[in-house]
Amino acid sequence: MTSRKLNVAMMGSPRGIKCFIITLGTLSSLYTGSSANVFYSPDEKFTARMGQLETMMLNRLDERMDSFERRLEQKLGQQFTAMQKATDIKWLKLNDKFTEMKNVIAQNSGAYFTSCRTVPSEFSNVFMIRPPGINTQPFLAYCEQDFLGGGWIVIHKRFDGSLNFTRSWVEYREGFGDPDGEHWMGLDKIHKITRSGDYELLVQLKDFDGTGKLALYDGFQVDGEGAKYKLRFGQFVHGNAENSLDPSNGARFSTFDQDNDQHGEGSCADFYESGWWFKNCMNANLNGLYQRYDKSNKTMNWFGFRNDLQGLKEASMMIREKVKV
Ligand SMILES: [Ca+2]
Repeated sequence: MTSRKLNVAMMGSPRGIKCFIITLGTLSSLYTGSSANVFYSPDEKFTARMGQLETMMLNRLDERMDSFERRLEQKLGQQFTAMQKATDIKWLKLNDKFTEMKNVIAQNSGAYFTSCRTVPSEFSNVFMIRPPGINTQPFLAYCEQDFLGGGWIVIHKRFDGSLNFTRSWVEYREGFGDPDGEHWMGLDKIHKITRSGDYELLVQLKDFDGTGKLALYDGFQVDGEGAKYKLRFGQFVHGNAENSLDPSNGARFSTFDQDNDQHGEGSCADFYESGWWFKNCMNANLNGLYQRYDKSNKTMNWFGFRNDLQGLKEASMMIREKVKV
């Protein structure tokens, strides 16, 4: 290893050659030097000095080669990581583009999926769907594939506060936002989807410290507008976010311009600047204000998350038809 390095350094490295020349320059002074109390002939002295010199040179060259190798490895490592990142980004962009193209083709050809369960992709994304209960045109929905086996139709999603959720009755009925970003699917669609089958509901939450929690319900159903989009579900199945939706079971939907709650003194929706299934008033309000703290608990919150009503960073509600076994 050492001799290889010496050859490389002397033949290919300007630094190695320079070192070699400088060291030869000092050779004569080494040759004329003397060691105390030991007699050496001039030839022996020369040989001894040459030996020392060779050892010194080899050590120096070793150090330089090691340093050079370390720098080279570091540089190559950085370049490799950068290339890897660039490749990952390109791959993600290509994947997004591919999905977008598929959706455009699907839209133009009238093709659609009957649910997010039948979407042939393991990646979460927007797809054209028309569940059995929907008698209108297929529509774009976000299919979530990352939780409990995937196949979830996202009906509500918030993660950065870019969308205002203080909305009117009509807006909550029709839906608002972009399925690919923050959005509310709309009570009318949610009603039509859930009336025709047995659906479960998954609530996914994350706080500002990055802690994520889930809550799973079965028998999720939203009644029609005549029943003020009353929420009904069977039972809280499990989840570390705890069952904070329980007080909303059987509640009608309310907005600031439609008070359908059971709170005699004023409107919960108006007070909390939200649209939600309020009774008197609630233990969870995922359409509240997007902020971390509020002294009146007007935030997007879920009591069971941490036994308080402080604001959460992310929340989404997703539904999936149960498979009959
Ligand atoms: Ca009221």
